[in-house]
Amino acid sequence: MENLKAGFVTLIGKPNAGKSTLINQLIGEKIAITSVRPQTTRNIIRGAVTFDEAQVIFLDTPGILNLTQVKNLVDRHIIEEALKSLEGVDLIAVIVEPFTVSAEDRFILESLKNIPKPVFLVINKIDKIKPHELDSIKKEYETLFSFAKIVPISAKKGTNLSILMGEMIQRLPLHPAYYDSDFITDQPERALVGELIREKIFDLTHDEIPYSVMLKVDQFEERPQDLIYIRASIYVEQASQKGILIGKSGKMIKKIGSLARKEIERHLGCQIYLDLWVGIKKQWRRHKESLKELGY
Ligand SMILES: Nc1nc2c(ncn2[C@@H]2O[C@H](COP(=O)(O)OP(=O)(O)OP(=O)(O)O)[C@@H](O)[C@H]2O)c(=O)[nH]1
Ligand SMILES: [Mg+2]
Repeated sequence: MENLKAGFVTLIGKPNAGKSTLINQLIGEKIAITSVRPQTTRNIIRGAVTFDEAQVIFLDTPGILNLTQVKNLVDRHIIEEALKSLEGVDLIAVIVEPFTVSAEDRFILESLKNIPKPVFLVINKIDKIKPHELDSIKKEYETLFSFAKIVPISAKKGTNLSILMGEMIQRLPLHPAYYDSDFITDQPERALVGELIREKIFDLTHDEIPYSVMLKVDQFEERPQDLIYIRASIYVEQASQKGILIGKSGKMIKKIGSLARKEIERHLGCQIYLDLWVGIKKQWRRHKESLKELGY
């Protein structure tokens, strides 16, 4: 179609700002996992929305921490990749919480200074503040960066999301669609399954456990009678963590499995058989090989 606008928009921000919640809402489908804990997203995920007059492809990225303070190899690599994702896009949306500017927010804005692209400030979670508090937050950010637009939203409640979408489309170049109109995400089903299991681990376990987990979907097989057999390995770093994840008489792993199965069934629209296995991979977060195994 002539006059079509199409382009890529990166959602970037500190951990827990609400980037994944926002991409799910904008796409209208759950393609990214979310949790109350920081550093949930570990891979860049693309999701597209196609209208008659525009196609917007969003990139959900892992939360950014100040790189000068990040020691572990996997975290470093993940953050560097997220920052690199800014190079190929048409618009950058910095997602922040409606509170005073944090050190991570400053680091992100500093990283954007030399990137000649329109940058939106998306103030998320406005359901958590009183309307009059918004002004001072805006002002504080405006002194730090020259934004193309500032849009306050609540990703969770859906507030101002169509305004945000409209403002973004206005800034996109005239360009033919990049994908078919029915394309939603580049995340393969197999990877989404692994993510949904990881989400349940984030929900049910504490402290270091959620972060010590590496997930691999080993088998994804369609069986007769509309049943999918899925076998996934959950790797942790120590025997004690394996014990916690399995739980007393296998209680914890059963709970993770049962919640994950229900959610995966909802997504795939058919029955699944989920086989979970827990193993140990010592200090996988420090090894270079882990990056490859994780698909980076
Ligand atoms: N009150 C409120 N909570 C929100 C809103 N948006 C997201 N959240 C919550 O904030 C938490 C973090 O959301 P995520 O979407 O996982 O955040 P993220 O930016 O993707 O986090 P990382 O992947 O760790 O970088 C979750 O508990 C969300 O439910 C919002 O508009 N209002
Ligand atoms: Mg996320």
